[in-house]
Amino acid sequence: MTQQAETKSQADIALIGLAVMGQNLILNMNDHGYTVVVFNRTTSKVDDFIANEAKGTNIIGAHSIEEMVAKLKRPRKIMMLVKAGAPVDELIDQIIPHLEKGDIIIDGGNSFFEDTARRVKYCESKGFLYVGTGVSGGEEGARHGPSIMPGGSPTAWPFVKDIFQAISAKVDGDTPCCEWVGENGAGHYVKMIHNGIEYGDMQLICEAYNIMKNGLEMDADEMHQVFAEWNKGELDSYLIEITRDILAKKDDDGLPLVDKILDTAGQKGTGKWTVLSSQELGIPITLIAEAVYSRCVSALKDERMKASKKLKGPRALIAGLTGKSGVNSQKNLEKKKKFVQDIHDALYASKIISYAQGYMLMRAAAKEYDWKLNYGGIALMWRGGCIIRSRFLGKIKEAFDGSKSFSKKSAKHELDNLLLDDYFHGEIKRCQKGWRNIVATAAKKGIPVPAFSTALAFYDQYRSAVLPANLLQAQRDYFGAHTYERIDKPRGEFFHTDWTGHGGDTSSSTYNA
Ligand code: 2AM
Repeated sequence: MTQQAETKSQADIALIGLAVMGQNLILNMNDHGYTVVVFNRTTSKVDDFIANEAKGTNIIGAHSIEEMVAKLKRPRKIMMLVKAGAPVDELIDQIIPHLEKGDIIIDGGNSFFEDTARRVKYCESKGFLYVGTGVSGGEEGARHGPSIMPGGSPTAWPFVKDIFQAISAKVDGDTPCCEWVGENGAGHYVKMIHNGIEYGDMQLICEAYNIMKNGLEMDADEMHQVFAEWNKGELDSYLIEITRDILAKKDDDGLPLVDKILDTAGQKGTGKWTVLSSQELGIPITLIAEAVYSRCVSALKDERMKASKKLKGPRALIAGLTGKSGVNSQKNLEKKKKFVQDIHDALYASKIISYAQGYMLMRAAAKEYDWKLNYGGIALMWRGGCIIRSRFLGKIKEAFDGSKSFSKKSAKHELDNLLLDDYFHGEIKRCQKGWRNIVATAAKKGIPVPAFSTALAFYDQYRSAVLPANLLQAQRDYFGAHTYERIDKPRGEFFHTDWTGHGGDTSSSTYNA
């Protein structure tokens, strides 16, 4: 190689897209000794970045894709961090003419997993490798260590492994929160589930807050203390920690800022995608669904304002628990403390249900899309760096790794459901009384707890050997001749009854045949 060629092809990786995530990932890569060449559609942003944030680093600016590609070592690694959707496809087509066989295109944005699967196929058909990777942790994570969930062309992994693991978050000293997830869209699918679970976790915290605020009339300072306490126990997590800090934040006038924020939630779609996927695969992911719908209800602010004047319900205040009633106040405070513990237990038990449902969905997706997902490894990836990071995920990893698995016969035994793991079903058992008390009290007091209650309903359904679906099948057979199976006959034998005496013997499956 000539001296000139050597200086030209000096960069380890290229990154396209200088929005906030892109910039922070680039700086993170630079910190770890990688040379990054950067490009952005609006090229003035390249100059701004090089002159400011990247000043004094080894980061190289490029003003065209051609110039960027020419600076890369082979096989070339080009990572895109641009808006999900059509821009990714456009960019792929702009990059490809400059590549050679074996070069690797990486999408680190929030792409839909089916788009990623399609792009893997497309790039591989042209002789290139493609990686679709989830990156979670927001701005801070991208800068100092995100959780990275890569999937796509398996042969690309050895080439990107070192750089991804170097820049990722670390737990237990030096274990990276980044492992190969699986083929085609697996990385983006797991990131989607992460986001769905994030929706659930946030909703659960909001329900706990709502009961404390409206049922117990606690102010932001008092709730700040509760969340600070919770963060020291099994709920220890990033989301509880930021909730603690949010509740302590004062506006310019010294009053809690949280009380001044309009109660209408936005969403970008990954929660919805999770629910859509659950519908397609027939998996009850009820808690995340309630979390998505709760954001939808919150967005109906004007309607809710009108409805609040007409639709009556009980008073939310839970009498005798506010500690403000004067009489027996010491006793009330004790009762209130116990009630707050029940809220904690409701949140914790519901959270276990939510993760159990999330894992059920991943298991169904793995079967459908032919992925070999490493469930313990996924929990490890989420342990640090990302928004749902928590102590709790360490326990999930243990459960799936078999160290505390339901069946101790073999470490290789696959845990069917998180709820069947010894540790988790023990925790649910311990929290159950408080959980039921909160759901029942909230129902009586008219305080909405959709996630707490759907979690409990799911728990009670899942542990039922018999559900009322016998009646449902009778109804279906009655009006649509859809047939039913019998408890006194082998599975797979179908029966039809002429329920009214007017119908025929023909079942709907006969019509369909
Ligand atoms: P821009 O700065 O030129 O707008 C987040 O929006 C990032 O995605 C930005 O870096 C933005 O570039 C980039 N982006 C959006 N649409 C794009 C497209 N069609 N092609 C390339 N980059 C795009």
